[in-house]
Amino acid sequence: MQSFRASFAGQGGATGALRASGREEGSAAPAAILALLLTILVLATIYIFAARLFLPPAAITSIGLQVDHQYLLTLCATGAVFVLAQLALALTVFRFRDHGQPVRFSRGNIAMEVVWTAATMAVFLGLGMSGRKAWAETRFAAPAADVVQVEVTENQFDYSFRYPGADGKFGRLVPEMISPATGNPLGLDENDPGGKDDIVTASLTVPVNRPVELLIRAQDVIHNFFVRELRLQQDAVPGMIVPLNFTATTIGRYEIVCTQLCGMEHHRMHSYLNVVSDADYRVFLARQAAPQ
Ligand SMILES: [Cu+2]
Repeated sequence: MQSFRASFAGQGGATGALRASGREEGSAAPAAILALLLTILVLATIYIFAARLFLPPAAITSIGLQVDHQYLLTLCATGAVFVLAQLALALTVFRFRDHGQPVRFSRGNIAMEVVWTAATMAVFLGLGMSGRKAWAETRFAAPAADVVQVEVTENQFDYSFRYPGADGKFGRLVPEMISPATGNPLGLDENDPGGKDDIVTASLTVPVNRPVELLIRAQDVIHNFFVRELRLQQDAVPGMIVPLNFTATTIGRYEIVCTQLCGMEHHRMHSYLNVVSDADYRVFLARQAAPQ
């Protein structure tokens, strides 16, 4: 080891001597170009975010606004680190460019490593803690008394939405009775009186300003329920019923998409969420119930 170090130092010394003699001078151009490119990258990135070029559609729930706030916090924290790190890199590349000086070996800096690892940990834990409430509210909140429950069933490559009907109870499902060809895609048990008034639709209609609880299921593979305006994205997993809570505050029509690559026709798997007034919701339920 000792002799290796000696020979390494000797080599460095020899190179230094060689360079000092002027026969192998470095050039400032590559370092200057790289530093310039890094600076342009930083400025272009700041412009894209500051000019708000790729804004998502407005959130339609109070939790959506919390999610946006959380996203902004994360963006500010990680954006500041990105800008500082890239500018420091540009400065370092330029300042320590090769201009014929002898090479100096660095063994690193333990104190700095401890500081930036601890700082990264604090930022990640802090962001996780501040986002926890909004996330937990959509998953673990106890359903409100006037909650509208809708069961969401996903399969290749459709969404089905089931309302419990006038009795407020979902009828039993029997996998053996699943038969899309005969109009029973969910396998509703015809012998269960609780299921007689169940309503099954291809798009989701909910009343505005009322708490909604979705019960998300999958019949075959893993799918997903994603509505940008709700800021909610939840996998549908076979064998599980995953509750998802929201209260939409803006009437409108919003697209529901599956964000899990669930098969060859995944690209056409989508539906719509209709947020309607209370009166329109009653009309919707009455119309759906009429033919049954
Ligand atoms: Cu899917």
